[in-house]
Amino acid sequence: VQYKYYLKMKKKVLVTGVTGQDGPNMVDYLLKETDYLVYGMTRRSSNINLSNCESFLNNERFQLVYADLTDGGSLDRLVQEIQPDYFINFAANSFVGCSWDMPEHVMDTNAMGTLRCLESIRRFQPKCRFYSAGSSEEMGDVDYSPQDKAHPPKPRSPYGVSKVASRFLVKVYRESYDIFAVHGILFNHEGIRRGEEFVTRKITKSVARIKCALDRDESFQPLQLGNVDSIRDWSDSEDFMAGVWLMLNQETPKEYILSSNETHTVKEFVSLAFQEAGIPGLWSGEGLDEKFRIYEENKILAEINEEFYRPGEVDILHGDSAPIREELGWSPRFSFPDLVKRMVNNDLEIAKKRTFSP
Ligand code: NDP
Ligand code: GDR
Repeated sequence: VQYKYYLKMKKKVLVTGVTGQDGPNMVDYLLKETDYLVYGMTRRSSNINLSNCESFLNNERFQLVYADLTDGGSLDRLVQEIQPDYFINFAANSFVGCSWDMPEHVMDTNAMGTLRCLESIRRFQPKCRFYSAGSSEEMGDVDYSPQDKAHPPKPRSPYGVSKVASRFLVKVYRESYDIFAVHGILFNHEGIRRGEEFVTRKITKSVARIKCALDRDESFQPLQLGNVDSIRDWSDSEDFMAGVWLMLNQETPKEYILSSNETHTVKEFVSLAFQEAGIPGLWSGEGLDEKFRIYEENKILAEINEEFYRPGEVDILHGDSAPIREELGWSPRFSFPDLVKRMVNNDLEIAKKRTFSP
């Protein structure tokens, strides 16, 4: 992996998960806020999926590199070739709902994947600073709210277990080998690069689809959801990238929570998203019969489908990010309404282009 000679002396950051949400947001952040060289890692897949990478693929300080978290040799090769100063691991099988369907793959990618990254660093680049992408899902079946760093790990899904395992692997490697490794605990964060299976993006994409149908006086399928009473602490992913970078650049490695410190239900997200598109609606009914209808009309916008319930649910996640705000000076720019607005408007733009382009 070679760069032009004059760029060789710059610091180097290896970012994994560059086709997902946080990976490309981190690359954008680093290219804007530092003069470092950024290597974005992707795995080989049958279909090219670089749509989230368009803003930086041609940047001369960016290079796409290939490896897989389930292939330790590929990570060793990358770390030896690049000799990164920072290794930010955002790659994961990150969809909680799917983690019951393929638990072995989730543990292999997320937990063993973290171990493989740590081993590559220990053996080939021990001065490299490592970030592990921890999750509020580690809190799981919560004892109290808001959750702080002292909350015990009580995961409710194979995904949650994989992240708890990563957390303790990072701790063991930090303490045993004096590696600068941190495992940030990040509550839900969303945005215009969010995957379409996650509830926020699923909602905003459906809002755009239904808005286009209503504008053309066409019929439409209502949005189908699972547990709409679920309570989450949602933020904008772009805000969290600065927090991750602050964690990586402290004097001594200390772990922090990143969260908005506010909670909202899935129902509230739905109401606000439709309202943002100019479609005010009302929730009515209970359980499987609960529906979201256009105000004063009988058109159903959203309804419950049992298929989207999970074998185990985390009812509430509510973070306490006071420590990173006070100690490292981190603060978010986007509010919950800002987030919903950005996501809805982005999906409306995409839907309009699809509808009107030849
Ligand atoms: P995404 O699901 O959007 O992205 C995951 C990325 O990991 C994709 O680029 C995917 O590549 C890649 N990946 C999956 N398996 C492998 C593998 N075996 N080898 C290499 N790459 C792989 O996740 P997010 O960006 O939302 O999240 C980033 C990290 O933060 C994840 O670890 C997630 O678990 C964690 N997290 C996320 C939160 C959130 O709310 N977004 C909250 C807390 C933690 P491909 O495109 O090829 O599938
Ligand atoms: P989560 O995000 O599980 O919190 O994990 P997701 O958006 O999938 O679910 C949030 C909540 O909404 C409920 N829900 C639905 N979820 C989906 N995906 N689809 C539906 O139709 C639906 N209906 C209701 C869910 O049951 C859940 O309660 C995300 C991921 O980014 C993880 O990688 C990350 O670690 C955590 O956030 C913090």
